[in-house]
Amino acid sequence: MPLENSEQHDICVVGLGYIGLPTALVLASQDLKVHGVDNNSTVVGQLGSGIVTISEPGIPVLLTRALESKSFTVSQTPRPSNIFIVAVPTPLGPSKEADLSYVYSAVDAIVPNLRGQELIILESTCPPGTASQVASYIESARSDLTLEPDLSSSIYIAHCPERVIPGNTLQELRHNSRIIGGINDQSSIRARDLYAKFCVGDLIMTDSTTAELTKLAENSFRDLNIAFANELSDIAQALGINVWEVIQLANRHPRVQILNPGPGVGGHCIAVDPWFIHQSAPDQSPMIRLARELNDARPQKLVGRIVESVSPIANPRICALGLSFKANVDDLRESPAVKVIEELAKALPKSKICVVEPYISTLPDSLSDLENIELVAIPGDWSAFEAIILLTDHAAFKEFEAPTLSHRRVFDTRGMWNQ
Ligand code: SAJ
Repeated sequence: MPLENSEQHDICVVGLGYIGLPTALVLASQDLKVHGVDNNSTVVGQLGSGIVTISEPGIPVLLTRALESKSFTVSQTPRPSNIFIVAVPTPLGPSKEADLSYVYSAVDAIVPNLRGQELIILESTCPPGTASQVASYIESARSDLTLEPDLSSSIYIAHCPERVIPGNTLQELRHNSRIIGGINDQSSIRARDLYAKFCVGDLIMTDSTTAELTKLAENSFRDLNIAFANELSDIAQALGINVWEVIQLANRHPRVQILNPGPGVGGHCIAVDPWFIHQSAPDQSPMIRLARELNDARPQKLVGRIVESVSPIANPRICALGLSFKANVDDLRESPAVKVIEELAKALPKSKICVVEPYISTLPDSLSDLENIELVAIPGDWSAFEAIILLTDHAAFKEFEAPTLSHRRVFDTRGMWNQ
């Protein structure tokens, strides 16, 4: 059923991180009354005072406008609303299974606010079947509500996975197509009508389990492709040829699109989501598991190569460029660069490792405890180092000319200079 009058509808977004906050603010910019919820009191306090808590272009302006127009409020608890959007983390548990505790905490906080006719949208990435399980959970918690549609006590539930890339979130929120997976058709239609308010991309309706697996398949596709690129890199090295040239040439074929090799796969999406597929169908997903294991082993493999290369030098000085998990962001989550530097510092305890990361001002805990690591500005004198490792292809590093580095041990893991 379409929303008839947007002004009369409130939305409550639970989880104000990299996805929830931009989504809440984009909805607020559409004249919808949006309430944002986060369990972190600091985040709530800062957002309420107009202080942006994530690093994402365009968000400061949207937050200021939303607070001024009173279309956005924020607190630590959900309020009765017509639509609830859950955008909380779903991290990897110790046995590589999805930790859904944040999702169920959010649902527990929402349930007392339900009166019937509400739509609950799960945007968090989840193993297949989660939306159905959440639906059953709500039904058993509230016997006065029903999942059967078109009654005054009906609750509608859909999984609508986020697909945005950090750094370009607002543009992608508005333009990317969306998969809308309702637990029934009525849930899909209601969710579609909400996204139609701000998203000009295609809004494609399906069932919730298909939507869940589709989201996971997207990130697994990338993980497998990167594992293939990494393997090609090892093959090219063994053959003494340039992997970047091989990939560029192969990608001239109209139906080939090989991704780039690198020091490993980081972030909270691609390094995590394939495990959610494996958890739901372990016997059917050996390839997905292998790709994950290969990409996870990548940092250690690189460390082995670097240690071997500098072995003739006593106490080599090393410069490592980049800590974040990908270019031009400040995000260190699951960063392979952090793992490489940590393992290298442990493997070469007498070596000095200078780390250059323009996006941060202090080292993460796992590195600050190691005495031979120092965070430094971009060095003026490369001759001070026996080895240079490029780990993140930040634009700021592009200006260094490959020839000026060619006389050294240069490990260009991103192909920034070697292409
Ligand atoms: N990487 C490579 N080689 C490549 C591309 C990436 O080694 O050719 C590495 C990156 O350096 C990084 C990691 O993979 O360490 C992941 O980076 P990414 O840019 O591929 O992806 P994320 O994790 O920032 O965002 C992904 C996106 N998914 C897809 O592109 C299919 C994004 O659209 C999703 O919204 C996001 O996951 C998510 O939240 O699931």
